Amino acid sequence: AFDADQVDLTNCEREPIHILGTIQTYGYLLALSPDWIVAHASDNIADLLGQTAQEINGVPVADLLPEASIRKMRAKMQGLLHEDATVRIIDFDLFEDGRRFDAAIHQSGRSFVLEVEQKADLSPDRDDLGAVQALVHRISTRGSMQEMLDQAAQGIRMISGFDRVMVYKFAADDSGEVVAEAKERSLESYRGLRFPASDIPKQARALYTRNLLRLIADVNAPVSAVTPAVNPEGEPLDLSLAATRAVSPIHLEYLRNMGVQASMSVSILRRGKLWGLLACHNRTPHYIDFEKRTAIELFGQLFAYELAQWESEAETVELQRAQGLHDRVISRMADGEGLLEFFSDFAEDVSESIAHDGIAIFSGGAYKAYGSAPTKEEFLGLARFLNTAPLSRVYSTNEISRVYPMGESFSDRACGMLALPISRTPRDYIVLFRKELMQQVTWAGNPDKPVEAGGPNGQRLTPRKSFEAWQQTVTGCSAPWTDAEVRMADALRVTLLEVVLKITDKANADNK
Ligand code: BLA
Repeated sequence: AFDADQVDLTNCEREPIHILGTIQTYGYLLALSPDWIVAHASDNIADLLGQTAQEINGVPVADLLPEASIRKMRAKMQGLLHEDATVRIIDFDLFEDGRRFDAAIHQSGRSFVLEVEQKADLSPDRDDLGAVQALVHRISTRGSMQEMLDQAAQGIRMISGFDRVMVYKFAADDSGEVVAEAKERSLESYRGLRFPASDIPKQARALYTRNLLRLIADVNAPVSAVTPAVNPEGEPLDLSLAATRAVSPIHLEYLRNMGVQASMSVSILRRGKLWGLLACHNRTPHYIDFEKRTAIELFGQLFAYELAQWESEAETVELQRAQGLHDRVISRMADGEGLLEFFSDFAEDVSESIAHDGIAIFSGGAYKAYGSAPTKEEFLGLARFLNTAPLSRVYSTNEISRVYPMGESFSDRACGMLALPISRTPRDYIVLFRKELMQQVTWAGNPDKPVEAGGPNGQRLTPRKSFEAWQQTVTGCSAPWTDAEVRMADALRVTLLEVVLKITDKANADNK
């Protein structure tokens, strides 16, 4: 068994956040057996039913709710088609007494879970879907990717009323960056900041691909326990898909240390994986009802679709650009020019496709470099290292000094490299270099402002400390080379090799 008190900053990803056994008190929860008998209830259910969670355990739900409400729920549940589906009943007169609720029903193990929240906003002219629709329209007529992200942050801030709305994007190593932000003017900006993967541990990220929105309405509010804690088989109720699931105490402390009392995040998925989050903060408690959250969740899904659309258009442009580069290389070499001679044009051309800070060619003993790169002397050693790598493909690393310790001597100029072998023997190379990532990321806020946090988990649990922790993990590393970049470089290597071989073959034939 896992003892929640044993969770600390080193083992966060072992915290079983889906079975902590409590919900937030803005909602009420009933878990029902397949024959509609109460199997679990949240302790605050007494406020709604006048009977305690203990008293209603084992009681048929027909004794607790009006028949028409049960019929309505049964009808809706025909829509529970796949395992992770949730059905929603918006503006539901659950007790037929005029009180309005929003309800959600999903399956959890053998039970189905009914969650209800009393409606907060009963104004007849609210139009959450209309607001989302207008925002999607604004985004789909965007210019750049950055404009899209900025618009999304601004729009969700308007719709949700949170103080700060960020677009948080995950990198390949699961660290993340605040890539867009809309905030109340007096707040310090987090834009451009990077955070380690451990700030949103693995099991939380996994959960967020199944359950797309969570609201922490008040980090200091008491939570309500689910009773009984375990079923007759001894298992706790799995709250993975519950909208009202109470969150990890470690994360609550993080939020408190940041001066945040309410938080909401909306998953943005790309091909089933977590691309990023819309992360929202408020300095005071902030509740928005399930109807509005449903509209915002829908926005998250449409936004993901727009991003995917944009990315695939960008990929097409990139492919065309790469094809153009290949064609230009082939035609210049066919005209009898050596790569060394037109290398500066080539370097410029490549930078359109693969971002780098420096580029060098080493061919027939000659060395030419542009931008931030090792000197010829430094490169000779590196070339010997590269000679030991497989010849038939590109070689890439984002931390040269880890594989080639002498690389330390030029780490101020290059920490990452992508090397293309362009001949058989002697080995000639084109190498792209990248500088240390930290030199390129700047702290967006005021780094001299003292941290005002404490708590049992100390000062690590703040974005600033977390940014520092991330800084330490990436010292000496460049930004990683993406799979697409490596593939593009490899295609270029093949083109170059073919042209070089054709030219040498021709020269050999001419010499006979
Ligand atoms: C969850 N951590 C989260 C969430 C975010 C962050 C957005 C999602 C929950 C929510 O909506 O609030 C992280 N929030 C950030 C970051 C920024 C931000 C990086 O605003 C930057 C501006 N967190 C830690 C450490 C641990 C940890 C060290 O920093 C572990 C020891 C845990 N974070 C943690 C856990 C969750 C979480 C367990 C899941 C909470 C839950 O859903 O139950």
